[in-house]
Amino acid sequence: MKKLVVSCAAILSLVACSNEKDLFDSSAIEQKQKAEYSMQFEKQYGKISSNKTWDFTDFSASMTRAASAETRAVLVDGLNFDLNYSVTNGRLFSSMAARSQNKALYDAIKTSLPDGRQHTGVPVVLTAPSNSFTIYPVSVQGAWTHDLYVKVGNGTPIKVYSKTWTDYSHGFVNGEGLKGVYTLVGFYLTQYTDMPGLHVEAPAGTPIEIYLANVKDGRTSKPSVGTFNGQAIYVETEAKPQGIEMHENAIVKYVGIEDNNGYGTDNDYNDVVLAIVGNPEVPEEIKVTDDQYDVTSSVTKRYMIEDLGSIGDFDFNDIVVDVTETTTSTYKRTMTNGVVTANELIGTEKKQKAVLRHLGGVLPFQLTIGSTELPERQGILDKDLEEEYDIEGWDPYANNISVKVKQKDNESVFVIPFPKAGEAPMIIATSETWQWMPEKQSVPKDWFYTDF
Ligand SMILES: [Ca+2]
Ligand SMILES: [Ca+2]
Ligand SMILES: [Ca+2]
Repeated sequence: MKKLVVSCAAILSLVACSNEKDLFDSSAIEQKQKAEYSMQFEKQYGKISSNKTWDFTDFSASMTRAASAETRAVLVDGLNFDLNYSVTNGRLFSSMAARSQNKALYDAIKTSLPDGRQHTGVPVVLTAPSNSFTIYPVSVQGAWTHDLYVKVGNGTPIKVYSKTWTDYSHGFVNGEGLKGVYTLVGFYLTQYTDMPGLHVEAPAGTPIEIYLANVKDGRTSKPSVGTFNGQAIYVETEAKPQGIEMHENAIVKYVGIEDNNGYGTDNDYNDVVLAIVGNPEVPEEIKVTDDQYDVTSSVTKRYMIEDLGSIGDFDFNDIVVDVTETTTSTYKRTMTNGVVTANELIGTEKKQKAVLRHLGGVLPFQLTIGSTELPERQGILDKDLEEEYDIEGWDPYANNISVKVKQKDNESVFVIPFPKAGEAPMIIATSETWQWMPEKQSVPKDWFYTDF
C-alpha cells in the first residue's frame, strides 16, 4: 500500500517536471537577461545598496502623515504691530513711522477690506492641507465683544483670544492684546500688542472652522458668526506678515469676518481679520450645501519603465504611465446652538485611472496596474500620447504595477514588477512633474542618488 502511493507521487512529479521544462528555460533566459541588466545598471550608476528604493515621489511621506498625523493645535507668539497712532475725533489713525513693524500689512488690509465696502460670503469649511499652518489675528476692531474660536476636526474648539474692549479707540490693529502697552505722548499713542497665533497640525483634509462666539453688543447676545455661515471670506493681498519665522515659499491668505449677522450689518467683513500662513499650502475653502460637503484629494505617480528590449541605455521611457487615485469624502456637518459641533464622514469614493503618456520601445507589452490588466499594446518608438484607462486596485503605497513584455523571439514573455529595495530597477516612480528622457538617453545619476 505504501509503495503504491510513493510510485504515484513519482509519476506525478515526473509529469510536472516535463511540463515545467519549457517554463524553466524561458525563465532561465529571463533570469539571465535581468542579471545582465543589473550588471550594466551598476556599471552605469554604481553599486546598489540593499536599502535603496525606487519611488522618488514624496507621496509616501505625506500620506503617512495624512493617515497617522495627530491633530495638534497650540497657541504660539502672534504678530506684533508697532505703529504710531494719531487720535482724531476719537478714532485712531496710524501715522506712518518708518520703524513700524507690519505697516505694509496694515495698509494692505485697510485697502482690501475698507470700512463700508460690502462683501458677500457663503458657508464654507476649510480643510487642512498636508502641511501645518498658523492662524494669526491681524486686525480686531468693531464695537462688539466676542471670542475667537478655531475648531480643528471634531476636537474641542480652541479659544484664541477674547475681545473685551468695546470701542474703536483701542487697537485698530491686532486688538488690545494680552500684554498691551500704551503710552500717550502728546497726540500720539504708541501701541504694542501681543495676541497669540494658533499653530495647527492635522491630517490632510481635516475640517477647520473659524468663528466668533459669545458675540455681544453690550449685554445683548448676538449669533455666532464664521466660516460655517458665510460670515467669513478669504481675501487675497500681496503683503506678508513681518516678524515671524516664515519660509520664503510660504503662502499667506487672509480671512475677513463680519461680526454682525443681522439687522444693520454693513457687511464689510473687516471686524476681525486673520492671516493664515502655510508652507507650501494653506487650508482650502470648500462650499457647504445643506450642511454637506465633499473633500476631494488625489495622488498621481508617474511610472517610467525599461522594457528590457535592449540593454545599454537606461532611458526609462519605453513606457511612461501616470496613475491617479482620486478620493472624494463626503462629510455631514452638525450645528448645535448656532455653531458647528461635528463634521462627520458619511461616505468615501475612490476612483483610479491610468494615462499612458509616452512610448519609447518597440516590444509589445501589457501593463497590470492594481487588479486591472490593460489591453496588450504594440510598442512605438518615441511617441507621446494620452490614452486613458479606468483601473481598480492600485495601492499607491505598494506600487503594485507590473508589465509583461513580449521579447524579440516573440515567444518569451518577461514579467517586470516594481523593483524591491536593493534591486536594479526596471520601473521607477516619480512625481508627474518629472519629464521623461529623450530616446536612448539614460536618466542622469542624480535622479537616483541625490545625496552627492
Ligand atoms: Ca462690519
Ligand atoms: Ca530603454
Ligand atoms: Ca527607449
